[in-house]
Parts: sequence; structure tokens; C-alpha cells
Amino acid sequence: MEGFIRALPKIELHLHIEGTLEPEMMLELAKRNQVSIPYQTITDVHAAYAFSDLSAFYALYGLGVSVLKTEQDFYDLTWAYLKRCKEEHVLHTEISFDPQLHTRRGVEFGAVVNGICRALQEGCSTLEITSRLIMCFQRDLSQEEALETLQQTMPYKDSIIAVGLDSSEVGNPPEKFAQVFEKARQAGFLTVAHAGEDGPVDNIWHVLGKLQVARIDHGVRCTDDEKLVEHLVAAQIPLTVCPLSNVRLGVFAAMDEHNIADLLERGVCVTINSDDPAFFGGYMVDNFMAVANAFKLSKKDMARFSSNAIEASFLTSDEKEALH
Ligand code: ES4
Ligand code: ZN
Repeated sequence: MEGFIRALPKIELHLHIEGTLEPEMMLELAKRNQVSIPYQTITDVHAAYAFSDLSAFYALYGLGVSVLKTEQDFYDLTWAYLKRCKEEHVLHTEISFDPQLHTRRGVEFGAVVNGICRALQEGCSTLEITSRLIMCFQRDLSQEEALETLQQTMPYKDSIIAVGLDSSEVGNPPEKFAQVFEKARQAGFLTVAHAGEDGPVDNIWHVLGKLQVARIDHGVRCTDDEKLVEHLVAAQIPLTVCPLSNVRLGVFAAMDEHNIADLLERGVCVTINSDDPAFFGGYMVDNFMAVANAFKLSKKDMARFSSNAIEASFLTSDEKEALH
């Protein structure tokens, strides 16, 4: 199975570029940029990764990414991820970034986008990996701050396909961002949102109804509402599921308790993704293997995750055709 999964053409749709910051690069950039972080060695960084829920993870995440300062840093980060994609036979990737993590500490929006985009263009020309870019609002911040961030995004409209919504759902329902999502859609952005990860199933209904998302990030709580599962199947609304992330953050107690195999069997358009691979213990192959090992899934089932991802992607129909 491992050989099959490695060779399987894969598409990644739920990946926070900041979540690919490996401890080695964190320490290197801390030195390069003279940023003080409370870790001296890779062992220190690993020891600090003792989070077991989303809010503890997010605090650590903010601290770790504070070493990213310049356009070159964002280029280096993205390039390292793309090289990993090449090794793992990921042919297309739709990456998210969290500008507010950076602009709030004085990094220019343009430095973030330009660094990421330069790597993505080079990934296309030299690694033959296609990509799209998604700008995520942090739902723990205000809608006013999201509106300001949307303004900063406008000059880069041609480089950004969609806006998204991430961070903790608790106390931050989708309705809080109805206005900024409406504005984003009017400006021509597609929309996605995290929902039904650490928040209730109603959040999934609301990102569909009120934010009009094209797909749902995580969405695993959908099984709390039979009618919603039926709707997801009928309308083929994709879920970008992140198995290792879900277990690491306690969304499921163990991989064999995850509902991904169930969702696949029921005809939901589920996909496998890595979320924040440097923090949750694995990239795409590791996530596929974790699912294959936990459930009695055939090679055909595993390939289905890839064909679902092609359909769920923001590629054109010609590009999708070429991948199938
Ligand atoms: C995230 Cl695992 C997770 N959940 C919600 N928002 C996020 N941003 C980065 N990783
Ligand atoms: Zn995520």
C-alpha cells in the first residue's frame, strides 16, 4: 500500500503555509532575523509541541511564525514545501496563508504574498507543480480587521483565488464574517471556511448558507446531522479533511475513531490533506498512510480521495481533465 500511495498522483487542498515551518528552518530564521524565541535546539522545539487542542496549538503557532520577516523568508518557506510536494508526488496544491499573523507584527502584506507567489511560479516552471493561493481571515479577530485585510488583498486579486476563514470556531461563529465574505465575493473571490472542526455542526450549515463557500475545511462534525450529510452528498460539497491534525488536536481520540472512511463510503466528496504538517506529524503521504492503516480501505478507495480532490479543486475543467 505504501508504494501505491507514494506513486498515487495527489492534490492538496488544505494546507497552511505557515504550518510547514519545520523546527530546523524556525531556528535558522530566528538567527538570520535576530528574532528571540524560547528554543535553542530542535529538541527544545519538539518538547514545546505539547499542545492537545486548537487554542494551545494556535499560541505556539503564532510564536513560531514570528521568525518569518522578509519576502525571502516566505519564499524559502514555500519553496521547501514545494520540494516536499515533488518528493511525495503532489501535483497540485491550494495553499492558504494567514496574513494577519504577519501584518499585526509589522510585516508588509506585500512581502508575504510576493515571497509565496515567487516560489509558486518557480514551482510551476521548474517542478511542474500547479497551485492556487487562498487568503485566510482569522476568526478570533474582528470583522473590522478582516475588512482591512480584504482591502490589502485587492492589489493582489489576480494572484489569490479565494478567501478563507480559520483559527478557533469557539465563540467565533461564521455569521460574524458575513459582510466581509459578501464583499470578497463581490470582488470576485471564491470562498472557503473552516467549520465543524472544534465547532458545532451548525457552523457547517452557516458557512454554506451565509458565507456561500465552495468547499468546507474539515467539516467532520457533519455526521452530527444526518440531513447535512445527505445534503453534502446530493450537492457534492467537498470536505478537506486533515486526519493527523484531527487526532493531534483531539477532534477524534484515535485514527480508528475518525469518520473519514464512513464519509467516503457514504459518497461525501472527502479529501485527505495535511493542514499544518510541521506541527501535526506528517505531510500528504503520512496522512494517506494513517488512513489506510486505520481502516480496511482498498487501493481503489485511496485513489478515490485523489479523484475527489481533483473535482474539489479550483482548477479549470481542462486542467481537471488533464489530471484525471
Ligand atoms: C489551523 Cl488546525 C487549524 N484549525 C483552524 N485554523 C487553523 N489555522 C492553522 N491551522
Ligand atoms: Zn486548517
